[in-house]
Amino acid sequence: MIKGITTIRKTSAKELQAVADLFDALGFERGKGWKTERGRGEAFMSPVGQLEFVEGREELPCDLWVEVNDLDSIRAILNEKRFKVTKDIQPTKWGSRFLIAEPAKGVEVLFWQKDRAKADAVEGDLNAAGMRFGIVVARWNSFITERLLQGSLDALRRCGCREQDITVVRVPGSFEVPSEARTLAETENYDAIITLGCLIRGETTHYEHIATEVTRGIGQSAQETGVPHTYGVLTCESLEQALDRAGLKAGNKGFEAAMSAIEMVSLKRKTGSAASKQKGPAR
Ligand code: RBF
Repeated sequence: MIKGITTIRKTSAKELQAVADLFDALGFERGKGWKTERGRGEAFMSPVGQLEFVEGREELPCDLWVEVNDLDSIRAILNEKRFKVTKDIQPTKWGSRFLIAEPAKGVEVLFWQKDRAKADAVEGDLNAAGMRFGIVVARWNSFITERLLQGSLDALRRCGCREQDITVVRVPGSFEVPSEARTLAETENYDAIITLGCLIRGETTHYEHIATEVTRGIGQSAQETGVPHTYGVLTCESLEQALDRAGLKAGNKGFEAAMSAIEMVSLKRKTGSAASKQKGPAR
């Protein structure tokens, strides 16, 4: 059975460091690296991989291609971290845009993004630079909720949020999440609130009542304060199910709640009133 695709590039030690710096800066997930007396390898993962062979007259300006969903943010990071860009953002003949970065001499990486179907809707972006977030996390079932928290922090960091713009608050259990979420939202110091908790049916009497109350309270706080709140409270049948939803990366609901929070802040800035746009990030 096929498990994954690895493309291997031979580099010098200096080039390896430069490429690793670039990929770290862009938020790539690290894979399993290795080191022996014969050499060193650094691995970088991506959610999707593909191996493509091309024939014909199409020109291929690079042999390492990374598809992204926000090319402009990649350009901004390259600029900020002073990586060399040898070809700036330009259109392809096949409905996409690309740029080429050269982190070390002769080592080029092409980043590309598919053109969206002509804007049929306004959507938020996933650039969290300058946004401030409050995360409310329940201690009950901390074995699970701490994983959700790690997922949220991971998502915020990858999207460019600074450490000092994230406040984590712990509360005893999920029941206390809504009131603390509202307390944070009312300070007006946060662009969005991320709520994390874990209710397990097997261990919680009146499970439905608590789950309903927590959900209602978080929704109400969002509506009444006007600050986007996202929902990362797991309501599970069993510990096993909770573990599945608190897995690493893609399967982590804390990660997803944080990504949704970033998107909602961006969306609110695009679709909100002129006054709320002018306000910009909370300080
Ligand atoms: N809090 C959770 O976040 N998840 C739970 O599964 C959970 N189960 C509970 C079961 C019982 C019987 C009780 C009394 C509380 C439970 N809590 C749970 C804690 C609850 O959210 C709250 O923190 C406490 O009830 C204190 O108000």
